[in-house]
Amino acid sequence: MIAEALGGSGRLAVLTGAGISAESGLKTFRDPGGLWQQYRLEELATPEAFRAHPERVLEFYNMRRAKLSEVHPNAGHVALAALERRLEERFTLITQNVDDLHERAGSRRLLHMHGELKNVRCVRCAAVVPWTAALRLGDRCAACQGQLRPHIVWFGEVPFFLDDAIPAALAGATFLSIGTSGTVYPAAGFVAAVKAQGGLTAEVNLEPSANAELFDLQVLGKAGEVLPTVLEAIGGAQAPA
Ligand code: BJW
Ligand code: ZN
Repeated sequence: MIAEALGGSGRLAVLTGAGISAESGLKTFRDPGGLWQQYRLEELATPEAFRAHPERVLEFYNMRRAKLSEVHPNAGHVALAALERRLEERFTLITQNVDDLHERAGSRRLLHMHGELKNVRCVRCAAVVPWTAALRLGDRCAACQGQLRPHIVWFGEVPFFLDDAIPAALAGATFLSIGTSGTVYPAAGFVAAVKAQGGLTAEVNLEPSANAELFDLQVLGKAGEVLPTVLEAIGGAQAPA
């Protein structure tokens, strides 16, 4: 059983993807009806797209930022925050998601490796600024007057925390992947990195991911339905720190 396997006194690194927010009402990218079926990703999620059609790209992210005010964390987000409170420094949550549902559920040991919708960044000095309204062409950095852009990691850009916090979280840890298709690198490579160090790996997903064969354990189901039970059991099976 996954709880006994993931229990113990070691550290746990969790990777989440769009699937964990699906039950909150946010579209995933690659599922039927997902964002990349509705929009062409190369016209929206690349630096080249932003240079060629900045207004179109800003509009896409403005729509997604506005949608955040209509959704709420689900039982999966809440269960992860509860497990963090139990494991404290033995727990790290790495999310590919750009929504803010993990933090609204109470997660704090959280790394947004693909950025955050509720921040924007200066293209000139890289200052990161909280932003809840629509972002327009001509909205400029207070420090240097550079154009502001979404604080999002587009294809071809380097994700955040790869130099330090993510390798530290994965080193010697047990790894749990939740609601990600395993198709976007480098996140899709984390499971192999953990396995190469002898760590145990598990996934919770609606369907087996692209790298399903690298997981020692698999639980197929909706994150919001599966995680409360599974994570409660993992927390209970953990030895005290
Ligand atoms: C449920 C559920 C429910 C549904 N419960 N589950 C080989 C190695 C390295 C890089 C590459 C490589 N080959 C190609 C690359 C480049 C590229 C890449 O990976 N391309 C692939 C498409 C092949 N990667 C990059 O460009 C990255 N940067 C990079 O590599 O820099 C170079 C470098 C790296 C390291 C060191 C030095 C240099 C950047 C990637 C940026 C990704 N950006 C996006 C868009 C963000 C903006 C936005 O939000 O609009 O991030 S793409 C999109 O995909 C988004 C997501 O975070 C990411 C992952 O998607 P996710 O979360 O997995 O969602 P889905 O929809 O794919 O899957 C949902 C899953 O949930 C499914 O499995 C469902 O079954 C499941 N599900 N409901 C549980 N209720
Ligand atoms: Zn600036």
